[in-house]
Amino acid sequence: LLELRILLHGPAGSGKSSFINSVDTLVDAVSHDSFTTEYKTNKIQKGEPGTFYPFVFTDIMGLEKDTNKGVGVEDIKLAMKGNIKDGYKFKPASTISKDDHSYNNNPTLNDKVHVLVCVVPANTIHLLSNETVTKMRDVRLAARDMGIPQLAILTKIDEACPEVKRDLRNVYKSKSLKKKEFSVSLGIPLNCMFPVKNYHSEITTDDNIDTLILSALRQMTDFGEDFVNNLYRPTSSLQTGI
Ligand SMILES: Nc1nc2c(ncn2[C@@H]2O[C@H](COP(=O)(O)OP(=O)(O)OP(=O)(O)O)[C@@H](O)[C@H]2O)c(=O)[nH]1
Ligand SMILES: [Mg+2]
Repeated sequence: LLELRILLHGPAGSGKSSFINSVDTLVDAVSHDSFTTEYKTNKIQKGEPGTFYPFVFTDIMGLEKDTNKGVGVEDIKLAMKGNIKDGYKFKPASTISKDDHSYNNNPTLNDKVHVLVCVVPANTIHLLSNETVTKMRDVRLAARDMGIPQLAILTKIDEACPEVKRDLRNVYKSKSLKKKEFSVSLGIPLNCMFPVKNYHSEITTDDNIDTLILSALRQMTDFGEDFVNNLYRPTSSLQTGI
């Protein structure tokens, strides 16, 4: 296995790409990419050029309310199984075809997703349509059936609560960030939900932003390691695959 693959999914505009950029910002400079349309693997560069962290983020198109808009749930399932190659341009009205040159017929463990992250905006979570929530649920259940560990990040906490906007350290006291309610509607346990503020307009890095991002990231890599280690347990038939 070369690296852990972390797939981010969630409603359009929820902050998936920004989270990836934020992790990059902790280490490097800014890049901007809004409204994702392609399947893209993002490596995070370490200090020296050509050296990377042992995890990658897969960024995909957002989910939308309408059936023929945004990424399709079937495409996300195929992405989790490693069937989609980098650069695939999502077609909201149809699932990737097996004949597509971006269809990976023989995914390796490296192509498969090891951690699924559901990205939801804390400020507008109550406005999500039933249709979008249903799509998120389908993805969650598919990941569960595949044994892929999951967590959620709650983005835009600054926009959800003025006290948090003033001082990010108020995040755990905030009454408007009712994590418990979110947990129920997303079907993700409370201890697997991480509030974050992404870097978006900041010019310099900020320790409080970094702390939240790093604790979410730590959970992602821990979950990913557990998942991969379990595949290689002596009792597993996959043990010779490494
Ligand atoms: N205030 C605030 N704005 C944010 C935060 N995260 C993202 N944004 C803004 O929200 C908008 C959408 O963010 P993206 O990262 O493009 O969202 P996405 O989930 O990748 O969207 P799609 O690719 O279209 O599905 C951008 O204008 C970001 O600057 C946050 O934590 N706080
Ligand atoms: Mg995006």
